[in-house]
Amino acid sequence: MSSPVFYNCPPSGNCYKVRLFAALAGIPLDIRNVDLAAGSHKTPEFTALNPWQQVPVLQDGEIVIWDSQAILVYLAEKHAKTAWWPTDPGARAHVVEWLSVSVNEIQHGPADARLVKKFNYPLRYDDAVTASMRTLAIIDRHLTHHAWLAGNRPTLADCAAYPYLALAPEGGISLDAYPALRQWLARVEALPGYISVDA
Ligand SMILES: N[C@@H](CCC(=O)N[C@@H](CS)C(=O)NCC(=O)O)C(=O)O
Repeated sequence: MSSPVFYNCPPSGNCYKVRLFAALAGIPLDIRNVDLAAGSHKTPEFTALNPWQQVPVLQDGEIVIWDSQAILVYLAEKHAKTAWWPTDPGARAHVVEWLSVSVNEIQHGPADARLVKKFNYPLRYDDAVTASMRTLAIIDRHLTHHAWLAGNRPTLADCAAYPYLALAPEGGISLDAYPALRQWLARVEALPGYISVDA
């Protein structure tokens, strides 16, 4: 059986969420890089895969999935990685809380700040910094009492949240004031199979 095709862009934190989980969980992907600078995500062919004209996209035979959170869930379900995507209703809901945080509070904080600083996106940097301060403080407080974001082991929650938190300094957001968060980053980086965004 051939590996699913993963339409990727190397510096994208959303793509990195999926590459990271696949590496940690030992799931093979056929990675194809999409040249966003050249507008390859705006071609009719790519738009047919993802009407939002964004990476990542996963194509597994007839199944096409856009959105990094949806791809994480699909891969975990398909490969029965229940430790990463628990079946208990409460435990699963706690993972989903963090999938939501990763596309809302983390996206509109550190991820947006990085878009401005690294890629010159026309977003309001001050708003992204203000949002980052609140988001990082809340996550740091949570991680003061928890080793992992949801439950007592790494899950999809950690894979979804890690990339844009780890990459926050690229957006000019220092993590110095958040020791529990930095310890959690180190715990993720010590997991077997861990890959960096540049891998
Ligand atoms: N909610 C989506 C967001 C995807 C997204 O924002 N992708 C960016 C790269 S990180 C993109 O393709 N941007 C191209 C563009 O905006 O033109 C996900 O989590 O996958």
